[in-house]
Amino acid sequence: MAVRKPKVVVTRKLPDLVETRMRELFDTELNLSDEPMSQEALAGAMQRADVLAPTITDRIDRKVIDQAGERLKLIANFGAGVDHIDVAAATQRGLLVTNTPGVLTDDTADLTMGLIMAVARRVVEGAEAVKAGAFHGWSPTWMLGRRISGKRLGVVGMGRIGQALARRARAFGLSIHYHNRKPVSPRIAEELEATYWESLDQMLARMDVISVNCPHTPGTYHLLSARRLKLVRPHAIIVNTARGEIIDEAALAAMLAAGELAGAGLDVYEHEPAINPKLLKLPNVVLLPHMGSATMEARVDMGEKVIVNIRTWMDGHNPPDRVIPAML
Ligand code: 8YV
Repeated sequence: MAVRKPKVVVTRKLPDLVETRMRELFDTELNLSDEPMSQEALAGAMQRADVLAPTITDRIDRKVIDQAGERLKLIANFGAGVDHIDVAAATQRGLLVTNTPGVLTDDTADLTMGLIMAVARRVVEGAEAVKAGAFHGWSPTWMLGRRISGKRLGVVGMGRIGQALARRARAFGLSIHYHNRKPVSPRIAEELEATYWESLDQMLARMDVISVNCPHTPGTYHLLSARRLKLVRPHAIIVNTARGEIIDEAALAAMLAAGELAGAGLDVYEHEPAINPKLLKLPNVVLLPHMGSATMEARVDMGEKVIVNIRTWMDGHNPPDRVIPAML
């Protein structure tokens, strides 16, 4: 049931603009230190709040959901992915879960394209060499990467971000292939001149660049397993801006170290923020700190979505970005 000025607990520091608006609209408790909450602190927040506004750094499992107070009604996630929330357990307890899709699509697709370029053209390696004083003048055989144009990109998961990446990649001269639960609409397939692969195995074995763009669900955990990674051709590169759990990180690191894959660009990790130490040592790997949607514009838009979801719920309506467990 909607309340007049609900108690909203925000678990991390958000942009000032978002926090100020939330203070104006709700009885909002902010986290000014930005320190991630322990499970105990999270359980406490869920006891005193009507609405919890968490982020990916909160593990909202069945245990904390079971300890939630009677007044908690809405989990308005600041982020698109909800794999850190047990949505089924929340729903069983009568809690609504919302997320912030759409507003981080372009930024995440931009960064994915950036990672493809960075790995293929050794951008980070080159920049580090300059800063280390290792640039002694042009050489015809130094820092040779691989051309992007004319290559095949295999997109694993052709949702909003996958499609936005495909549009960018087309402009760079890549041809688009994809694996998805179902094909995209004929209009989008035509626009992108995209080739659909029902079999992920078949697609992986044929691509030059592979990008992971699907959500992490029980069904996509280790989708790129050790067995599947072995199907990828040794000259190929893999990028992941979705979730680390989708790739078997240990198997990927071992293959990269053994030269069985040309390179990788990773923004997310299986045991985030921990990173497989093998990856840290490899020159053919570009590692970023989960910054796919890290633009001021995206963060403000994400905050706006959180606010709209809370307001709509307060008004007794179905929030626009409600996450339905069956859809996961
Ligand atoms: C967000 C993300 O910044 O939205 C997502 O799913 O992966 C990130 O880009 C993060 O989730 C914030 O909670």
